Amino acid sequence: MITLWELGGKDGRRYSLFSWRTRMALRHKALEFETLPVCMSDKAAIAFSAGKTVPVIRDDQMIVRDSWKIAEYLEDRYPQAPSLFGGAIGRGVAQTFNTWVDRAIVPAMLAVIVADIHERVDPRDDAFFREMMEKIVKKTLEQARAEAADAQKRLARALEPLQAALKRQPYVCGQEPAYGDYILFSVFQWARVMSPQQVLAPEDPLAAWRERMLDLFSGFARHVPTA
Ligand SMILES: N[C@@H](CCC(=O)N[C@@H](CS)C(=O)NCC(=O)O)C(=O)O
Repeated sequence: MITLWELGGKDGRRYSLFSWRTRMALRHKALEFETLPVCMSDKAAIAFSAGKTVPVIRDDQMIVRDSWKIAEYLEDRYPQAPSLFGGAIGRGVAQTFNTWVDRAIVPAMLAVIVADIHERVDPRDDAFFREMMEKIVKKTLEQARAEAADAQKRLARALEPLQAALKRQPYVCGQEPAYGDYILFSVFQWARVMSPQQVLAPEDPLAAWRERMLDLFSGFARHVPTA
């Protein structure tokens, strides 16, 4: 049994976007796992990992932190299970996509939902989250909320290439979902769990793709506490 440490929010919400990549990768590999929620401010809870962020997994004696490293670990440790990358070239492309999503899409989504996330973090993380996020977005959470509509327009522009791609094929990875899909899906699941805002219009090809992702693994990501 693998153990996954991830962020716990109010009312049982599991909102760490990077941990959602790991959750989906574990299901893709059909691996059993249990999850342990931690507070963002409680660095002692994950000190054993020698890092300050989640996700962290323990698989037997092995401790791995960082969602990308975890994906690589799972692919190499469980080669008989369905592949996350589809080979060396796929792994390389997935790593490039991971970097692009983290640098282009995550900040664009954060600007839209940061104040909503704050309302739903564990109350013990209230001040920690505010201080950290106000430094990252370079404004107060109240300003971020007031400017959310503009941020939403910037997000829509950043998503345009993905809309075009998902008109041509059902998944980021082609005909079947794999790790590239989980990278992108994590950002929308983060929003779904923590924000009541509609970040995708119903006619957006990304909205239909998100529904397909929510259906995977018997609705694994669909049936969780959301905003
Ligand atoms: N590159 C890392 C990023 C991990 C990360 O930033 N995790 C967030 C939660 S989604 C976190 O633990 N933040 C706490 C902090 O930065 O203090 C990964 O892919 O795992």
